[in-house]
Amino acid sequence: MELASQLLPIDIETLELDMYRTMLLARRLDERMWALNRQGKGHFAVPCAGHEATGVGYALALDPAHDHLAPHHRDVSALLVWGITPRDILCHFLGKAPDPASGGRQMYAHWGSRRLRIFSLSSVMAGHVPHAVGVALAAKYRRSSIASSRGKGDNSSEEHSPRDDALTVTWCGFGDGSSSKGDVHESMNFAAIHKLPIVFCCENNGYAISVPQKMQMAVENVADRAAGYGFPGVVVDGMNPLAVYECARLAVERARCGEGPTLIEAKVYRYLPHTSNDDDTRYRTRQDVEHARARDPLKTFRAQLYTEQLLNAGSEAQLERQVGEQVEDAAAYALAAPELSAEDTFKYVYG
Ligand SMILES: Cc1ncc(C[n+]2csc(CCOP(=O)(O)OP(=O)(O)O)c2C)c(N)n1
Ligand SMILES: [Mg+2]
Repeated sequence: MELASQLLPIDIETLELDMYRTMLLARRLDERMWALNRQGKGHFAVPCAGHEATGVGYALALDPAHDHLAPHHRDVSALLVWGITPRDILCHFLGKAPDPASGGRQMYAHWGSRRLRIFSLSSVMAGHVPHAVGVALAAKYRRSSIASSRGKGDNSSEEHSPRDDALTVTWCGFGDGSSSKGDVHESMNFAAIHKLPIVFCCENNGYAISVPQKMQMAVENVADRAAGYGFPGVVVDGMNPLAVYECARLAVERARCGEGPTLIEAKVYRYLPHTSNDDDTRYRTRQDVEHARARDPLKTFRAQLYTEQLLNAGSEAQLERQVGEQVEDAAAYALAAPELSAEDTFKYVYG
């Protein structure tokens, strides 16, 4: 408990307002990207609507100054917490040169930032999961190297702080469809054996493109599989940012203290088609989508903030205005930003 409380950023009211502001910003960015795509200005949109609460909940439970992030492709809200800006997101979306993920080389939602320890997503679903386990193994190895050199008296003059014993944690997100891949099973098994400082988070939105969960697996909860690897599996309401935050804090703390992995399954819903190339009317009814709107985190958390008197009509209008300005600034910046130059196009291509 001690380590996690050191990482508690702020009081609960500020935390809740931060969560709402970030979820709102992610949603408005999502809407802007969808509109730009429909205007022929971005070739590929990957909506995050419905996944925002999970992203803010987990990212606020981590330490972006030290931890490593292998996000799910719909984690815009987590990236905003982590330090990726709306301008970065729009430049990545439009494939412009200032895109921090790949300088305009990769298609949208292939997040990555060396500076912020976000490692590059693969187009091959779940390809990043073994990478995340490798990073967690390195974090554990590095700490044991520090510990053994201290044991030999190398650092005898240095103060020993509790932070020295804490591991940097790797957060690894993926979808329900991706969870069916061999990479994920092998990664979880390996991480369990070596008690690696990693949290696996399956963002279960019930579909892998058009394939519903019941056609992907015969279990109700992906989290139930954790027992087969030998670590805890937890199901959480991924539409409730506070529930995700609490659950993530416990898992992060467990990882940080060297107790090993946790598998969190966040039950979410994807409100828009899989991508801008998908037509979801072919595999789910409009009534299904409307029914799921009752769980929309923007709606339910907003109502909670009104009840708690943390938000009112005036402050909400001000927040919408600020968020709207941020989105418009990002869109204008990215639309005017330079394209990747022809000379630089083949930089980083090795063969
Ligand atoms: C190995 C592999 N198979 C198929 C695809 C095509 N594909 C891209 S996203 C996707 C669905 C992923 O579903 P899920 O993991 O549940 O994440 P979601 O997009 O629903 O959030 C598929 C099948 C791929 N990119 N890689
Ligand atoms: Mg899915």
